[in-house]
Amino acid sequence: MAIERTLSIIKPDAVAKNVIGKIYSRFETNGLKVIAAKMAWLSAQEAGEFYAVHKARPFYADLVKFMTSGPVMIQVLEGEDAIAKNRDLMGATDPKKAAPGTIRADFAESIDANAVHGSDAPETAQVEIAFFFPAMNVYSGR
Ligand code: IDP
Repeated sequence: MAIERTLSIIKPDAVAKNVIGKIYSRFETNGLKVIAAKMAWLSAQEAGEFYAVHKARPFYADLVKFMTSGPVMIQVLEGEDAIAKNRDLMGATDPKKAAPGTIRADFAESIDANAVHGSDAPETAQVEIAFFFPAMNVYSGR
């Protein structure tokens, strides 16, 4: 296993629920370190660009609308196997299918309002991190 970085977003539903700290606690107790962070209210252009890979999907317009419905908390996580570990902590996309004890099982409402985003591969992690953070604002925990 290697030390990796991944891009995490706490989505508008979870920010509105006031559970940023609870979600950060799960990252930290599972060996993921926050090495960059910012709160932002995304524009439709930013959210649309970030999720451009889903442009052709039927849920794209709703996804962009939801991601711009309130502020989000965006962070870079670093740690052993960070990409897969964060995906494990998040749980399945649909909270009804997410394993008990995962972030989505505990905090998400629906497949649209599903609390968190996490990069799904090293290539996407790199692109997503660069999308939100200039290298000078990422502080490696190593
Ligand atoms: P992921 O967030 O678990 O990686 P993706 O398939 O990459 O899931 O989809 C990105 C986001 O798009 C999901 O987190 C969810 O908010 C939304 N989404 C995915 N599939 C659906 C769907 O079938 N209906 C509505 N929204 C969806």
